[in-house]
Amino acid sequence: FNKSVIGLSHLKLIEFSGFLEKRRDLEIYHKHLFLHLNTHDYFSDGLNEEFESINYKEFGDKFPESDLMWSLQNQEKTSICSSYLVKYWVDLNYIIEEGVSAIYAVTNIFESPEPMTISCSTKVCSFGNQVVEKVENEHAQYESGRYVYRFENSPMCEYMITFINKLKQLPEKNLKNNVLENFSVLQIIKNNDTKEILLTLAYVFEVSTSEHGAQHVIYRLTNT
Ligand code: G9O
Repeated sequence: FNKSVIGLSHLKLIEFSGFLEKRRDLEIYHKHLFLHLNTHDYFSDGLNEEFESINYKEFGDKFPESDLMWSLQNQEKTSICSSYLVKYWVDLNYIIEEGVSAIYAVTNIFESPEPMTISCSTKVCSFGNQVVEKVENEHAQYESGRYVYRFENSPMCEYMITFINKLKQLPEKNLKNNVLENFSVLQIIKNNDTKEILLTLAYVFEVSTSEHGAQHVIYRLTNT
């Protein structure tokens, strides 16, 4: 029974989270999750059939088209690449008290049956164009019969921190969602030795209501 369903057998996503760590001193700290996706929350037969498919054209204007097309063409040609769209409802319901330091960060965890070095490119896009890109490399760590890649507590860039702070200050949910209409994040994970694309993750956002907290829905991305 395979519970890790984002990705194919070559590489799977285990966790993606974006968070704010508030620290008053060494002893007292609090982690606020803007969003959190843990694939162990899902159950599947491993065939990736449980996610509804969505055509990339429905979201095509939100991402650099050449990147998405390249991933989807690879997906058609090879059996090692898969693409997903995740819509997040982000939780912006937090307060940063005076005298408290705030660290904004992202965690990505992947796993594979064979060891590799992988690269993870994260592109922040505005109106479908790349604004900033971060590329990180990670070697495989053997853990309980599989290889794990941990990109943990990776600090967010100034652009993202400013964006989140400005978004939070907007007075109404509708205004926040209007801004988020033109904001997206694209992650492309490659085998660093062969340069083959293994996984493409396209993220779009709305704000959640305070009662519901962070939520998400996952789709398989196709070009058919
Ligand atoms: C709209 C609010 C989103 C809150 C969390 C977003 C998490 C995903 C952002 C990842 C971008 C990190 C890229 C980066 O810092 N590059 O330098």
